[in-house]
Amino acid sequence: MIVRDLNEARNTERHVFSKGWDSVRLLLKSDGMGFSFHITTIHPGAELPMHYKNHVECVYCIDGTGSIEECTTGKVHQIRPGIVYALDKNDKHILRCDADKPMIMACVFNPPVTGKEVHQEDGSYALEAEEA
Ligand code: 9YT
Repeated sequence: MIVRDLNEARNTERHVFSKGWDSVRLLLKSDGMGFSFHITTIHPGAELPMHYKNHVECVYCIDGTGSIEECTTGKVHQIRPGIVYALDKNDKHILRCDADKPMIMACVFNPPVTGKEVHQEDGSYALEAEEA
């Protein structure tokens, strides 16, 4: 069994920071679960274009409000605590956080993230990075 504490994982190598977001990777590929599990904070006012071409992802909002825009249709869905979205078609999207407080999101990736990925120009994570 694996037991981890979000607060203990903060500010370790599990905690990655980028422009507009930071994320604690509680489960990674090396844990052998077949998925990775992250608690991601979207910073107030952030606007994040993303496109995980090589992964499916589901995201559950624990706290905060914002929106997700589907790039192919322009459709915008409001996000608030209790909402889950699943990028089952590797959907290109723009995630926006309202300016007043962060969004706290629980995220699952399949295939699992290794922890070494960085966002590429097109908003995806490279699959090859998982083998690194
Ligand atoms: C909400 C969202 O897109 N989370 C993605 C996870 C985060 N970018 C990470 O841990 O890499």
